[in-house]
Amino acid sequence: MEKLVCVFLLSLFLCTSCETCDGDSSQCDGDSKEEGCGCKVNRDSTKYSSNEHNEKADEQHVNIPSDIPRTNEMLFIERGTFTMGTDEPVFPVDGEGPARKVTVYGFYLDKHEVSNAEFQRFVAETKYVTEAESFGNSFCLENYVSEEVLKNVTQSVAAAPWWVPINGADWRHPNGPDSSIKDIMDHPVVHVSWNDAVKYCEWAGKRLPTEAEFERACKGNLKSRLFPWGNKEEPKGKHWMNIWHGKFPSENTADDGYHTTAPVTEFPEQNIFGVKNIIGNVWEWTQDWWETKFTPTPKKNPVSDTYHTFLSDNIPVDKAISRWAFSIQNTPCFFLLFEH
Ligand SMILES: [Ca+2]
Ligand SMILES: [Ca+2]
Repeated sequence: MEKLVCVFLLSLFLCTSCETCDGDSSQCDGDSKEEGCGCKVNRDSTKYSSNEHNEKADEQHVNIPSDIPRTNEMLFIERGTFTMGTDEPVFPVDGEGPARKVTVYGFYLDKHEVSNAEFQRFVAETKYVTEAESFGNSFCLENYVSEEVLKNVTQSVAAAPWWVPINGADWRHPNGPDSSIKDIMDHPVVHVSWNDAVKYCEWAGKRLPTEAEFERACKGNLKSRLFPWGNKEEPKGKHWMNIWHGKFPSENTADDGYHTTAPVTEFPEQNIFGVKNIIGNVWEWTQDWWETKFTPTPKKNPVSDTYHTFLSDNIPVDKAISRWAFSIQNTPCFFLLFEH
């Protein structure tokens, strides 16, 4: 009998219900968190809490506009075997190789990234406070932060000076304290840490997907293609994803119609499974932890267990194979922004 797991896609993450793990929910109780069931998502978790800031924000957004449809639809990703990683890695130290055969059992995945509206439903019900809100800041791309706010910025990341820490940046204020999600409730939620994503998944009765599950969903049933839909970035001259167009970070031509994020429903279904924006728009969190040592031995439902991984799924064309082998080491507190 095919194993079913309920996996869905957030703006950095996906999830599973313990009750669907081979019909045995016992392994999901207490501290007995086993891989494959998705139960390891509980580690290092934060707690639901409430504060004045959160309650005030809820008052502003608890009424989600009626013209914003639910986007929590799930798709079945059938069991499949594919080649994960590459024997020609661009960044060998990142563990992109070797190429190995991986089998992933069937599972359910969210069709869309998690929108601000869907995340708002979670927050309104649980009073959850994200880690960015708790810390009081998050990183933003300076291009989209107001001059007024930038005046107070004194730090940046040496290797990526365009990312600047902004006090008051969080999921409700994606470009700093004077920005809002009021008019982008159908866009993906951002400034969400791994722990935040896990809590959302728990609330939704799901779990984050493993990196292998994510890659399976990305590739569909195609082999050796640059994109989930084929080899052309823009089939018939049409945009199929939201990425940075122009020279990053100085020029953003927004050829696809979007300078930053796009609605989670935008652009065509990207492969045979019907997923939207699985590449492009925002990055996705996965359940796995960062790992760099792999063997060519075939694997079934692999889950790494070193550092959290999130996938940079916007890498176009010639790097696409690497993209599927490409992941970034990060702490659970790295906040998701938009892709570039
Ligand atoms: Ca764009
Ligand atoms: Ca995406």
